[in-house]
Amino acid sequence: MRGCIHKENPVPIFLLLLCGALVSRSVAETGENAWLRYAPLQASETIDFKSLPDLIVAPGDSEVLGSAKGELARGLQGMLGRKPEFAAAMPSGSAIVMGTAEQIASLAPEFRATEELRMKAIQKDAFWLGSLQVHGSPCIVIAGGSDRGVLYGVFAFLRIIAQHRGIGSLDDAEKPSAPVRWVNQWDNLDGSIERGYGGRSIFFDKGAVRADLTRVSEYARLLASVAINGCVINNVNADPRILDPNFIPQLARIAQVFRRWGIQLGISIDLSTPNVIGSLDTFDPLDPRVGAWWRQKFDEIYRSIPDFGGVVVKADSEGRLGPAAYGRTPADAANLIARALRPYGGIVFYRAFIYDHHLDWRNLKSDRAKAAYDIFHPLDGKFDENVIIQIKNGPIDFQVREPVSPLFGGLQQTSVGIESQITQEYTGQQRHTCFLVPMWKEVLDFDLRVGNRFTPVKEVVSGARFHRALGGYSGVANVGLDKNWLGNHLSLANLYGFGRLAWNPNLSSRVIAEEWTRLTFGNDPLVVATVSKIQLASWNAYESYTGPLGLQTLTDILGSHFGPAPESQERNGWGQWIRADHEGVGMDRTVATGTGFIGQYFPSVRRIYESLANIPDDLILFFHHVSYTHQLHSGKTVIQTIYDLHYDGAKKAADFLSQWSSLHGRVDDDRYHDVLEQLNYQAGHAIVWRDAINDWFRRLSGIADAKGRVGNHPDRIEAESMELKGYIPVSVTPWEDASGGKAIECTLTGEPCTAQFRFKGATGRYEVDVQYFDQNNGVSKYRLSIGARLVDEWLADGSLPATRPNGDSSTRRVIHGVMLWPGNELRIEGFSDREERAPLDYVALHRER
Ligand code: GCW
Repeated sequence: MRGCIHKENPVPIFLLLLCGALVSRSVAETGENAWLRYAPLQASETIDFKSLPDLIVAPGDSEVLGSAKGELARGLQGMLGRKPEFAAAMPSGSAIVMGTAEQIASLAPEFRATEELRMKAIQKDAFWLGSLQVHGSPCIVIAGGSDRGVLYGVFAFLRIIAQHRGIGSLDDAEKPSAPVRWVNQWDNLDGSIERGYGGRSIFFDKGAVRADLTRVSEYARLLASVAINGCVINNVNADPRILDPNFIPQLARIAQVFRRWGIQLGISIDLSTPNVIGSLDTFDPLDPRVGAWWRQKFDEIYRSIPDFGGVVVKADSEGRLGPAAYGRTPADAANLIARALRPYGGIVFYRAFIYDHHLDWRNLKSDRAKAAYDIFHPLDGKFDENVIIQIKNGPIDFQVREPVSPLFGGLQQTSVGIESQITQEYTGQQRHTCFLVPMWKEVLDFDLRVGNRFTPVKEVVSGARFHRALGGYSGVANVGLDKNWLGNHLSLANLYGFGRLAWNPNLSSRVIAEEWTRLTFGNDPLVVATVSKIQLASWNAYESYTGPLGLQTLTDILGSHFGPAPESQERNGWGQWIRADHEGVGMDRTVATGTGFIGQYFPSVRRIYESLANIPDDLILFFHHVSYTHQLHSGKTVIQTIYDLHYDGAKKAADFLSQWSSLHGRVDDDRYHDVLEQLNYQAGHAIVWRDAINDWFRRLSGIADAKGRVGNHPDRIEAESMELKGYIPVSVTPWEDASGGKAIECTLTGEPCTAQFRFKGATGRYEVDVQYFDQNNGVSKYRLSIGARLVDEWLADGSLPATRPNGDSSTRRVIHGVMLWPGNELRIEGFSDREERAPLDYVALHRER
């Protein structure tokens, strides 16, 4: 069950009392408008916007300008209750004037002077927001360097109003940091989404483009509001049928919806397509027939979609075919496609995520982290101008923390883009809140020291540092049909933050978190402070209770990538090893004694990573193999830090829940309860993570926790030690995913199994935690009774990625305020359903004050 609130006592009593005194603003909110709600401002907030004119002068007339006008009217009406009117020419009084710089300049001489001053700064997607006197009347100007710039200016202006910031002396000129600001969707043509956690595809269903593209239009609007200008709609593990002649008109329908919002359509392609759906017996990039096939294919696409943006290529990676099949290089393949796109201005995003997943783990020199640089660095300068090498932020795979990929410094004559993961594949899959902007900031601000000069990654990807033609950002978004797009309201801050950083990587994490919170939940200072605080602490918390010190997300890398399963990293070909044994832990990637990966960085960075004296604690185990008793810069040993951080992280997750609870009555009830349920689940699952990882290291290292917590839970009653009827003990795999390595499962059908025990503690009020397993192959029912009194009952009806009891399915039911007397009998009845046999792990009792 995904988060469960006890029916008797869902929130602490004092909060219930407090919220009675607050005025609830309960308008049904589903999250579908995300940060573009345009909720009415409080009466006191509207005063500052009284002088805002009701007339909008908008001389231009294009699809994108149409969206901009509609949006401005929608925003002003929603937030301020205005009903603006539109005109094409200047009136004698005040107005909001919107249009491209040229359109505005032709309206009045005052604008011409301003245009000369201001518009020089304005290029394509840029905008200027200003206030001016025209014929003696105050006017607001929203000027763009292009139609798209006007649209972005409108969204920026509406953001100002929504956040209740003054518009008295507006003067805001902004331009994007990079020309390419795209999202990628990993949608399959059957409507599923690889690593998607927000429902099914908004684009595809049953092998075709959906008939109803309403959600696509809404998504495009959201993307445009943060100045995203391209979207790749299908999985990088591409289905060749996307290029079928009968698919192209379907793609054109999506492009048409995107176009109104200034978004270019892109697709992922499979390089073997000429062979698979074409009639060729080869897909060798150097075979002229293959070149001709691609040229003809893109001619066909551009006839239907004249503004088609380009393609993403995943090749020679994780089983995908590619140029290696013919002994050709990524440059051969990328240029082949680039040349077919070039006449139309299309771009090839060639992914650097290429590695051998059959690596020999016995060889201490093998290192997956080295692959991208080894393959692409020798090809620098060999790629055509319309190729962008799309590089994941780290050298492995979207882990909770990795060092920056050295390839950002290794390509100086080739355009590069950064690929970030908005969908939280390795960071809690939206069942956990994990605000990734602080992580992305660290990456973008990282100084690569190319030529021993200041070289932050953000300047490399913007194209500024090496004066490249192209560059930018690709974020794997994977929104779905769920009302709130990502399955967790708080996770939308990642989509928002990705767009804001692509526009301006110098914005701080705090500014982005606060801005997003104001737009999403309103301007109540307590709400803004509390939500931002949760968001800003969440990445660090997640890292602490999963894989700190550079261990990365110690999840099941062979399965779901969700719950804890540290052993799965080791002894297989995937190369995500942490090389933990009885003595120590960590991958030696030094030049001196290890894999040599550190040698791919420039000398000043190398010096930091190569030596134990300089290596930051939070990456030490990514780069070095050390003993468990190695002392960190913090003064603590590695093993004690692992234990302590897991406890700190789980504690933080629990704090998020109580912090959020303090907002009851201050945000709408719908989203309040959704988030409460999500954070409640997260707090419980953080404990599963904490215990699994700590128990695993405790057994491996043989070193006890100095604070005596690990493996020692006096407040727990293991299910297998209770008095059982119909239930039998089972071993859980991996063992560390269940307390004591064991669970119980019900063997009966049609009648409940019972597990009971007698309470032996002191009389008092208790929190009762029932740890059970919620699989996705059944909906078990549980009932907790004390003597004859039914205290709680619930269904295990969540959608966790598990078909058996393990760290993916382990879930906590928290019941507050239960009065217990010595001798009370606590009884759990489990009703199994299909394959899910009402599994239970333990019950924990905590005294409540
Ligand atoms: O992280 C891995 C994912 C795959 C993904 C791959 C990639 C689309 O587990 O699901 O495939 O990366 O980025 O290509």
